[in-house]
Amino acid sequence: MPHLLPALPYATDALEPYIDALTMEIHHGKHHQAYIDNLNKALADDAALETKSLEALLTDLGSVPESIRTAVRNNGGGHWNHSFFWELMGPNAGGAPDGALAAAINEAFGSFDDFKAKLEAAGLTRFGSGWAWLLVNAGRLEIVSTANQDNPLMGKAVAGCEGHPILGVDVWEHAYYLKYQNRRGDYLKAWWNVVNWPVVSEHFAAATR
Ligand code: MN3
Repeated sequence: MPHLLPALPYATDALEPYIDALTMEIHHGKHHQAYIDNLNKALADDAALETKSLEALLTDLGSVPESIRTAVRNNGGGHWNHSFFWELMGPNAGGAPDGALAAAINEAFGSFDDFKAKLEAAGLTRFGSGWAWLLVNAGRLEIVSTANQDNPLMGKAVAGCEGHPILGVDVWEHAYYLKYQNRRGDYLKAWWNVVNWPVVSEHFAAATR
């Protein structure tokens, strides 16, 4: 099997009280695992595609046979998005970014608080399921949202946006419903307490290098 579930970089209860342990167990162990199982199933009959990296698949979905393209888009997207998401969070995290990322956020959005309000709004106004992203596109920071498991790697024609994501937040109900029920806005506000800014800064540096 080419694609495997990455281990969480912390315990399932490490993000308490902002994200509860049961949500993390189900989200990582069941939802993320299911995306991987279904991706592997979709690729099982194509040896060439099986050896392609996940990024290579998602950035060139047009080269994936039409019969499995939707399955690769949804499940490959789900695998990439969740692998990225776990690493963006951590215990004893939160606060604010510093250095070049902080300066770029202030330049693009006015202030860190304005940036947070804009990202929360992108997550809140995403109808149904999806993600809100901070990305670098042509050297500039942008906030976008995508439906389902689409992401900016898939490009404008597929996902409606393009660029290198440096932060993303899952706004599917499975990410917050056990603790926050219908209160997506409360989940988004709490989520800032678990953001691992040094990791976001590394993504920013890689995307602007
Ligand atoms: Mn999810």
